[in-house]
Amino acid sequence: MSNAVAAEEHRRGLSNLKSAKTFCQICSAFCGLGVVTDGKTVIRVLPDKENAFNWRDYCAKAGTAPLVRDHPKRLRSPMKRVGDRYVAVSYEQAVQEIAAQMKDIIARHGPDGIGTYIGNPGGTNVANAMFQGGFTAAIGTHSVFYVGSIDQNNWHVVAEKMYGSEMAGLIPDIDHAKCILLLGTNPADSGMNWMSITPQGWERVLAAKEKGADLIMVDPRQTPSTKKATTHVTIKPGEDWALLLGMIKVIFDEGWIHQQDCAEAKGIDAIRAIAQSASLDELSQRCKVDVATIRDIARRFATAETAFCEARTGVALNRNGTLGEWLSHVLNLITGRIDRKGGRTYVKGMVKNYMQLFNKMAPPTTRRSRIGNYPAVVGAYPTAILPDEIRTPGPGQVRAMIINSGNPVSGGPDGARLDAALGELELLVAVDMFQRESHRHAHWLIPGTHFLERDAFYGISNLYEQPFVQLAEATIEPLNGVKLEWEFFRDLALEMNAPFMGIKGLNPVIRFSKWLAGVTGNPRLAFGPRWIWALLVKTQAQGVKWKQLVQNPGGFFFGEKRYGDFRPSLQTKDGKINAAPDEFMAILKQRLAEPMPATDAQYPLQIISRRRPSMMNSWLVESGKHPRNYGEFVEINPADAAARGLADDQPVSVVSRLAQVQARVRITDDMSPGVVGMDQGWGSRLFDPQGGEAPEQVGVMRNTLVAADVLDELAGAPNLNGTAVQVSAAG
Ligand SMILES: Nc1nc2c(c(=O)[nH]1)N[C@H]1C(S)=C(S)[C@@H](COP(=O)(O)OP(=O)(O)OC[C@H]3O[C@@H](n4cnc5c(=O)[nH]c(N)nc54)[C@H](O)[C@@H]3O)O[C@H]1N2
Ligand SMILES: Nc1nc2c(c(=O)[nH]1)N[C@H]1C(S)=C(S)[C@@H](COP(=O)(O)OP(=O)(O)OC[C@H]3O[C@@H](n4cnc5c(=O)[nH]c(N)nc54)[C@H](O)[C@@H]3O)O[C@H]1N2
Ligand code: SF4
Ligand SMILES: [Mo]
Repeated sequence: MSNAVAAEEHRRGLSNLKSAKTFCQICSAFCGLGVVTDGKTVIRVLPDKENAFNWRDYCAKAGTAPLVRDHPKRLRSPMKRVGDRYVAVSYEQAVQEIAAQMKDIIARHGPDGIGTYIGNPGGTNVANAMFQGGFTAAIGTHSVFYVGSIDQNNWHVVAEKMYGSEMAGLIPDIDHAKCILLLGTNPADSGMNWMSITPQGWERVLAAKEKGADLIMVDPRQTPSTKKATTHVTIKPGEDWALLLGMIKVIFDEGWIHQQDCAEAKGIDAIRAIAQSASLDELSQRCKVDVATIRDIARRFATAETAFCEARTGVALNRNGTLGEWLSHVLNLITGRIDRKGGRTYVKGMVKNYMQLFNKMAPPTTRRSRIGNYPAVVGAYPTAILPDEIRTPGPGQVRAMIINSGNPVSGGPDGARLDAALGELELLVAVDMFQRESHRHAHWLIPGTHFLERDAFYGISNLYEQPFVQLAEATIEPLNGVKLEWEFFRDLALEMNAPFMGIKGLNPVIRFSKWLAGVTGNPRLAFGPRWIWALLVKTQAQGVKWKQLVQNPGGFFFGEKRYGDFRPSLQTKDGKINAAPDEFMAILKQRLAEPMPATDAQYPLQIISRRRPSMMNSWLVESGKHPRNYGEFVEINPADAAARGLADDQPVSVVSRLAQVQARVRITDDMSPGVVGMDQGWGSRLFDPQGGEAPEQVGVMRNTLVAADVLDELAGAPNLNGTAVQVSAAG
């Protein structure tokens, strides 16, 4: 039954089915959805073809929503650990006891004794992230960690240093590009939504190519995406910076630069000088891309009428992630691709100047971590140092953690070490729909909500390709009446008498609003995210009215796509783009001075990873709908397999200097010599604290191979791609 039919039948009293609009929040393609429910369970979800921004990316992951929402292992109430099992307790009891324990820890260790980690779903569940932030501000802790330090800090660091705001987003203008250079991305499986939201991005890239655009993809392996490229350039994992610097060098040497944009930016001379002094041969040896190819793609990129370059997580997830991201921006800048048609454009979004507003709300800090002296990025420290922050005594030692919609034991480096450290905490609170690997030692399990169960707003950001806003309402009640994550953080701050959001005088207002909501039976009267969204729209929005949002739950465009808004919005002190931030130049000089890479005799292969369409990092494994064997094999080139005497499907050990995992071999030409691959996100156990069934495990947790001690100095990201390993027959 279609949505329209369900709605009509419901209206005429013919069926108990209701339909409503929302948008999918599994990944940031934010596909519009129509949801049919009977009020208790989700009957089906469908793409909302009336959603003006996006529905065409709709995929199998959204189709799991009915299953996941009602999954038997989903947490249905707060649970407290008693001995080696969990018992269900009331929400009020959980809040009271956790608050009391936290106050005690703060009395002994100070506010930094309480740490928080928020994972990838916090990026789409903005109410959750915002209220967790309100809680950390309330108690005044700086022990804040988040998934971005694994996958996207390089992007924020580059945005801040070059453009003056950690949220300066430049969106690819796919349809008008004549040359598209993509590094470290497999959009055929993952979509094109990393730090920019371009609906149907990959289909549009292919359409542009069909019309004659040049598509260059840089990836150490073949993927479904690289197979569609005009040119696939294989690269040594972790060394994109060398390729990009080589291209920049060629462009300066040949004089293919955009004079005006170079004249207007700061630091061009420094970039030119370092590029010109670098040896193209050496750069070529570092990245294992031959000189002729570097010259060829530099020429194609620089001389194309329009072009953009985008580096994504393949470039980010290693110690050179910031260098790679930075040089991809420099390449765009010197060839005149920033904020121009067919390049990387800037979308102002709903507020007048989002970069400025963001800087006001979350001013960049100069704080550095106690362990390792890493900078805080977007207010958070690298997840990789969390085990040491837990284990190292002294002021600031983390004694309690809240892990909110995340699974860092699976997603981050050296999961075994993090797991052990989490087991030493006085207090571990997991806020999640399910109990997974990272929540194994939790003292408390606080149920999280499914995205269908909550209101959602995604209009603040300037990361949408076109000015679009949508305020969606919950399409179904939370399962078993569980509270929304933001309510938990609000109530915890109230219970601890800590000023929510760090605003003195707010708590009494919140208490009064809750009382009022109770006596009137109108939950909207209680202080919640809608208050803040409404305030934001009413005080900051241009061209969007709150009423309009409420009346159009399917969302709407409020402006045209434009060019030329970026430079006037820059937040650097001198209002110019800074092409050569000092911190980046210093690291680049260090890298150029390092000895040429030699193959590690003991661990001669480098391991990278791959996503699969049916999974979202480590979640959705619970849907059970995955092709057989995903997450269980290691892909290897025929020559590397032959040299080790390995046959297809043979059990093998994959060994790094840190750990080893067992897998089965899949021999394939997709892999380049010297590079092996394993799927990411698998192997994390799914527990059943309510039903008591044995934990389920599908596939291998490949990140246990990755040490947490080699990090990007600027962004704190670990070497999740590129770790040195050996593969040998098991046993
Ligand atoms: N189905 C599905 N979709 C997803 C997700 C999911 O888990 N499942 N996750 C979502 C999330 S959170 C994100 S951040 C995005 C990520 O989306 P993408 O950034 O597109 O990430 P991947 O699909 O992992 O593709 C990364 C590519 O980089 C290559 N690579 C590895 N190392 C290097 C290197 O050193 N240099 C270069 N040039 N390439 C390298 C890998 O071989 C791989 O093909 O996807 C989102 N979409
Ligand atoms: N080797 C390698 N490692 C990688 C990557 C890679 O490409 N290669 N990719 C990295 C990337 S890009 C990312 S983003 C990280 C992901 O790392 P994390 O974000 O730490 O982990 P996820 O696996 O996404 O786990 C998300 C958790 O949130 C829960 N959840 C989902 N929705 C909600 C909700 O609405 N509310 C609540 N309360 N809980 C919810 C899920 O049940 C799940 O337990 O992994 C990184 N790790
Ligand atoms: S998971 Fe699929 S349906 Fe959901 S937003 Fe992403 S692409 Fe769209
Ligand atoms: Mo991610």
